[in-house]
Amino acid sequence: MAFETITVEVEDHVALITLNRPDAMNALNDQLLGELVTALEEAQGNDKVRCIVLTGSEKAFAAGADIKMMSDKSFVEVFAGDLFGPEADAIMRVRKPIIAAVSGYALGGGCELAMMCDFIIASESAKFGQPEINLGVMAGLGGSQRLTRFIGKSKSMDMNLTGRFMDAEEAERSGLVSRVVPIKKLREEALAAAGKIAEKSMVSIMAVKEAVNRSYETTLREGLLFERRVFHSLFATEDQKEGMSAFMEKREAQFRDK
Ligand code: CO8
Repeated sequence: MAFETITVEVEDHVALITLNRPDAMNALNDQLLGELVTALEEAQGNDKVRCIVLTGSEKAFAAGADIKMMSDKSFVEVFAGDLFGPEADAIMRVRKPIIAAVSGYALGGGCELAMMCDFIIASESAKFGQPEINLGVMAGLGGSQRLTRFIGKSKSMDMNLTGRFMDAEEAERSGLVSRVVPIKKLREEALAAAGKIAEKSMVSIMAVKEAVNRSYETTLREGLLFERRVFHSLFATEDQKEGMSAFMEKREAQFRDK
């Protein structure tokens, strides 16, 4: 499908989705989010894709939801129309891993979109923030919920109440991002991480994603039981036999997603 606000490249089992609204710092509007959901659903359904990288430009991953699009909307329009709700739910339904590769601004809905991904690799220039309070509103796609679980109450309150930006070094220290890399290496590093993931069994990949995400949704006791049962269930796969045999035979495993 032809897209206008994103680009999609598939190579070596990785789909690279690039947000592409350069005139608006990749602000999220209906068209961009609609195209993003379509591209993610296509990647989910494409057997050649085993991992997804979502990125923006050097200047901006995304500077938030499109303020110009939202400014005149009424309460009824955003509430009854469930502004951005279906798109957020669709992104969370993707079962293949999504790595956010963030350079420049990841603000408001942009920071929230990065947090919907499975992990974030940031360039040294990345700036994260929930500045919605400056617009007379507040975070609406996870900035008060996911961010709080990721970096803790004190820092989350600070970000959400003051609207200040967090640089890459602080974001890594706070646990928001998994690693920080030089700006020129961001794509390469994110694609390399995705390539590493793509080598594993898709059954294990999806099980890991479900189990880690479950840890945010449930008690520790329930989460540990879920993890143990999923671990047990992986012994029903051929890939478990292959992975363990390959270790003992001192060779690379050849997973077949079975
Ligand atoms: N929406 C629309 N346009 C934007 C946005 C945005 N979020 N961000 C930047 N732009 C546009 C600017 O208007 C400008 O366009 P133009 O030249 O036509 O005026 C262009 O991008 C370049 O921006 P600047 O000239 O401002 O560039 P600077 O380098 O000076 O500043 C900043 C860059 C710091 C990123 C600045 O543009 C900025 O502060 N942007 C707004 C950041 C923000 O407030 N984001 C939060 C938006 S609200 C939100 O995300 C809510 C999400 C939750 C939705 C919940 C639904 C349930």
